[in-house]
Amino acid sequence: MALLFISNMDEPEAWRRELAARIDGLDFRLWPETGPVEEIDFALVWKPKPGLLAGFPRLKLIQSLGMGVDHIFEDPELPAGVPVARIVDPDMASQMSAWVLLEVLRHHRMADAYAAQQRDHVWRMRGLPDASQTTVGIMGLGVLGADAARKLAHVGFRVTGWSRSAKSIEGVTCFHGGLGFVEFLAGADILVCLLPLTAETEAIINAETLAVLPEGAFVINCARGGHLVEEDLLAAIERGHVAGAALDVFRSEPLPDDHPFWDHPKIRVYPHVAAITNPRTAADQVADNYRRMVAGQPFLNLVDPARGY
Ligand code: NDP
Ligand code: OXD
Repeated sequence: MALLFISNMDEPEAWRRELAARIDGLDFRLWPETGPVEEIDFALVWKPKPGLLAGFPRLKLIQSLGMGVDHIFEDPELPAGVPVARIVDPDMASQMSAWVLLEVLRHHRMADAYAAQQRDHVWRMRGLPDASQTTVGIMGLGVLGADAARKLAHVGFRVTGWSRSAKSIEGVTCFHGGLGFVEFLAGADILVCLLPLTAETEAIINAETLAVLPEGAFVINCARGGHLVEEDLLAAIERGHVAGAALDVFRSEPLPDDHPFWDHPKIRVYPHVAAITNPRTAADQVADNYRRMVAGQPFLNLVDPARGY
């Protein structure tokens, strides 16, 4: 019985240490040193190569190293019937909400304009924008979206959210489903994407949806690059309909060197760092799932393969 770690992003030694401290006698193997494939029961993965997991005939759980699982479901040869679990970590929700607040406030309080003024030694007050008259619309009201929504409401913004099923969150006006989508978009001065990437949400921020946003809206994408049609965002900024964007995720990561986002004066680029899995805070739930596997008990934080999240 062994756990196989597959990731070229996450720190294997930190995971080995944290898990060994929680699981007696753990047999931790690091891809590609798998040993006999039939000894691998548990795969702890970030972006496994398509077809790779199909090579382990005794797998009992595929555990994502992240909160998202699109990097697992995009494998056309994913072994059918093996459950998939994700990380659900309050520490990551705090990291994400802090990043969303940072980018909402940078835009709202005109931080870039004041930085330019400082460069030019210009003392000019631009007037104080009113948070209570500014609507931040959050697409996705799950673990991350709901946390960000509550914190933004606490700071004084008008906050709306959109999800698949109906929600009730104090201080947040909630919309859901296809019927609520246009009304939600039409009110969002600042649009934040915190959806999972699925067949339904792929390319959801496109020319049509951007056109529904109020004039001068700001776009924040910290979910997945696949949610955004990048050329449609560039066109909407070019037209002046969208004021700018803060982007943490991209269709191609790392962002190619010649990508127009790098030098765009109205786009801020981050290298997928809004929230990062921390082995210290996430190892408990992974160890718990490992013990559940050994004991034949139901797993924590399973996702629904039919929904894709
Ligand atoms: P959850 O699964 O907890 O929540 C997803 C939310 O999206 C739910 O509210 C769900 O609605 C809603 N949703 C899903 N599909 C649709 C749809 N078709 N229409 C409307 N609403 C929909 O996810 P998390 O909050 O934990 O994470 C969201 C994503 O953030 C992850 O999947 C990942 O891709 C990304 N992420 C990015 C990170 C970064 O550093 N940039 C870090 C961590 C995660 P309902 O509640 O009704 O099901
Ligand atoms: C995740 C991520 O899904 O970091 O956890 O993107």
